[in-house]
This record gives sequence, structure tokens and C-alpha cells, in this order.
Amino acid sequence: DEADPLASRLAAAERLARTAGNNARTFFLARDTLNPELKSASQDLVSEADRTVEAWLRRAIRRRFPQDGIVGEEEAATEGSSGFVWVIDPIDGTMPFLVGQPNWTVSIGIARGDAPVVGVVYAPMLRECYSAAEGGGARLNGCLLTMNPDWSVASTTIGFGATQKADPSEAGAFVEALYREGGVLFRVGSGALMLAYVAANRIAGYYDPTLHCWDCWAGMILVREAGGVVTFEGDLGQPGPIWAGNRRVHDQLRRLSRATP
Ligand code: 2AM
Ligand code: CA
Ligand code: CA
Ligand code: CA
Repeated sequence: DEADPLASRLAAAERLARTAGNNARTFFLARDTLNPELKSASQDLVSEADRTVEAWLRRAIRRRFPQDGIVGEEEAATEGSSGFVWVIDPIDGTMPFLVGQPNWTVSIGIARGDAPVVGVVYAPMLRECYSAAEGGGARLNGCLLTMNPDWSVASTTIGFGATQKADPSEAGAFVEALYREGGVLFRVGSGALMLAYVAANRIAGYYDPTLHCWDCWAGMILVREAGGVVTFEGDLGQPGPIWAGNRRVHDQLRRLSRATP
């Protein structure tokens, strides 16, 4: 294992994401029996599905890589000594999950120091598994992904992920600036899936004013390995804004998101 620490972790992350995703799918098919609890806002929810899948993932990671740290949405972070930290979101898109939309994912990223080096985003209901490791390219169900280097924000739709916590006038100013530039909005409730869609040329770019590391750690390495550019101003401890696209779209989104309301 330690002969190729990235390859062994990528293979493990893919296996764990698939098993966790299948467990989450069982909850999804019986979602009417869940009693979700409110977190910070009327669309910010957590259920037994989120907690059970994260607890299972943490046990499986600890068993296989006991020296690695773990950061995840629903439990406190645990420190490791190997230099690797698993950054996990058991269900990214709890809101779509609870209302029966198929666009939710299991997101498993790995950090070495403060850099994303492995990422797996699995969407069980879409039968799509996105994966990447540093230097090895990004793949969708095994097929290599290469981002279109020529697109601008007007070429196809742009992901925008603001939740109820976003500043309404800043969100409005971004949307207005985007539409003035010929852009059109796209949104699914999983930030990880939006980043995977950037890597797969399904959207031209993505801007979210506030993501946590577990929403984007896997997606960041997917976009970079597909040839794109990502800036995340958060880190493993703090949320922050994120911009993703090819070089041109990334730079355009940064400018448009700073339009003054
Ligand atoms: P979650 O489902 O794991 O909480 C950033 O947009 C993140 O916010 C998403 O990756 C998703 O993570 C969460 N999210 C998406 N839609 C949301 C909504 N309507 N209300 C609250 N959180 C949402
Ligand atoms: Ca959540
Ligand atoms: Ca999330
Ligand atoms: Ca989540």
C-alpha cells in the first residue's frame, strides 16, 4: 500500500463511495420514513441517512488507513499522523435527496497537507462515478475527461450554488452581471456534482459564495485533472467561496462575483 499511497487510496475511495452510495440509495428509496431535522435554515436539513452513512464511512476509513485524519460534515474532525486527511460528505445534496431528486452524491476527497490529491464523486441514482488522483487524469465511469479550453461564460450554462445563507443583494448582483455577459444559470443541490459537471463539460463553470471543504475537496481535483482551474478561499477548517472553469471562465466568474450590488 505505502509503495503507492495515492493509488491505494484512490482505489479504496472508489470502493467506499460505491458502498456508501448504495447504502444511501436504500435510505433514498424509503425517504418517506425519515424524519429530517432542521439545522440552520428551512432548507438546511439532516437525517438518519446522512448520519448513518458518515459513521459507516468513518469506520471503514479508520479500519483501512488508521493513521489518516478524517473531516466530514456530520461529526467532529479526527487527527491523523500520515499527512493524509479524508474529506467526506456522506450525502451532498440532502435537500434534493429528501424531495426525491436524483442529483445527490457521496463525495470523498483526500488531502495531502493542504492540497486535494484524490477525489471521488459518486451519484448512485445517475449511475455515475467521477474519480481523479493527482497526475492521473479525471474520469467518469472510467472514461478520461478533458475540459473545453475555449469556452467563455456565454458558451453554455454556469453553476451557481448560493443557499439561503447567501447575501441576497450579492447573489442578485452576480446573477445580473452574469446575464449581462450572456451567461445563463444552472443549479443542482450538490456542489460536488456541480464541480464534476464542470470537469465533464456539462456546465462551463461554477461559482458558490460559501462552500465547506467536504462539499468541494473531491470536485477540486476532478476539475484540475480535467485541465481546469479552481480557486477555493476556504480550507480544511473554514468555509469560503469557490470559482471553477477553464482559465477564461474561472477569471470571468471571479470578476462577475465581485460586481458591486
Ligand atoms: P449538503 O446537502 O451536504 O448540506 C453548497 O451549495 C452546499 O450546500 C451543497 O453542496 C449542499 O450540501 C448544501 N445545499 C444545497 N442546497 C441547499 C439548500 N437549498 N439549503 C441548504 N443547503 C443546501
Ligand atoms: Ca448539510
Ligand atoms: Ca455538502
Ligand atoms: Ca452533506
